[in-house]
Amino acid sequence: MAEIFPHTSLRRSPYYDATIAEGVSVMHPYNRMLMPLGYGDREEEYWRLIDGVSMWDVGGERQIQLKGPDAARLAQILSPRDLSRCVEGQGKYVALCDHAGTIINDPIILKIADDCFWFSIADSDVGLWSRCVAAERGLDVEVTEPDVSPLAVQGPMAEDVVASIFGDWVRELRYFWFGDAEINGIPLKVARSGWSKQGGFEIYLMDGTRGSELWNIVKEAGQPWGIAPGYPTPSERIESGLLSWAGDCDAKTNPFEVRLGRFVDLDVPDDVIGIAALRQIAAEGAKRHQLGVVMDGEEPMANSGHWFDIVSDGKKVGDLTNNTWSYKLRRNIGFGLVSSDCQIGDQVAVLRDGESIPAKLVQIPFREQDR
Ligand code: THG
Repeated sequence: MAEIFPHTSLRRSPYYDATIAEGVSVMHPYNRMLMPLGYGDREEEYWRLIDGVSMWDVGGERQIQLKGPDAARLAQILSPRDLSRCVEGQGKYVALCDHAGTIINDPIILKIADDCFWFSIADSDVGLWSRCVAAERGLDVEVTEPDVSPLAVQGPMAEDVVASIFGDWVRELRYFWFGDAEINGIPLKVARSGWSKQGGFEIYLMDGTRGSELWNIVKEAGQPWGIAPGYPTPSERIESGLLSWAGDCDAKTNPFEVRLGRFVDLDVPDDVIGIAALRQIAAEGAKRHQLGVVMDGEEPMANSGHWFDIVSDGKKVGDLTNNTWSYKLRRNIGFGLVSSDCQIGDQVAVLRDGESIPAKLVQIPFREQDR
């Protein structure tokens, strides 16, 4: 294999040294920063997330900060979800769309202050987009990528671990809400959030020179609960139905197609980007929808990183987007972005490398009885 030249597209997260010391075995770039994708034993890492607690370097979930007198206006113009009642210390999940109503990112938006918002982004350039829109709309707001890097603590034991570090106030946090914290003088925010449905927190590190220190504090505190390193776990994420924007959407996907219609408020002001298109799509009905796909076969398939056709009666009806081995169902499962004519219970086939794999369409989240 050729040498990979270090590049600004392969930035190191503040937790890089710590994850190397832990023996990280796979990484991929996310927002031009390396993000761990495993430490060698996928199944053990999955069950630790389901039954215990796991800590993840998700520093690649970069923050785009909007700050200034027009920060709230810009945040709303970018978001087809009503932010008018969002208060300081609250976060909201938003599908950012372009003018055609196509999803271009699905950040968690954190309201830091009346004149300051963070967009905790998926893997696309919301910084450039926001700067452009701010300038084109003549807004008084500065867009930056501050030195902020989330560390996720996920799993049913996460609350005990995080409370043991910061105190019982974290137990009272509502979903996506956050508060300021500090440990050994390290500036942090602690939020109840994270890219799993097993419960947990994200600790937003606000000083990138202190990543190893924070990592070790959390690791130490988690010992009684058996904490160990992990990563956003595809098996759990897909079973639970969480979207991965880059992997599950194409250049035409709108929020209604991928179960994000509940986060679109059609009555936001007319100057919100994409809202006119979204109103039209809502009125006409989406042409595709996202359903679960359970494939026949008892053997985990290698993860290919690209999509496969889903066919019914020899005709293409959609795409299998992300797929994974499900430890819960003991089947290969994935998200199907399929024609709205397809329904739960339909028998279909997935075309993979010239092979036709029988599969069925099921509800999301996946249930063990649907295997
Ligand atoms: N945490 C932080 N930043 C992030 C992510 C994260 N940025 C990138 C990526 N993840 C953004 N995508 C998502 C997708 C889904 C959820 C969170 C971030 C999520 N969704 C729940 C659901 O769909 O059921 C809850 C939504 C709700 O009820 O509001 O949690 O993980 N910092």
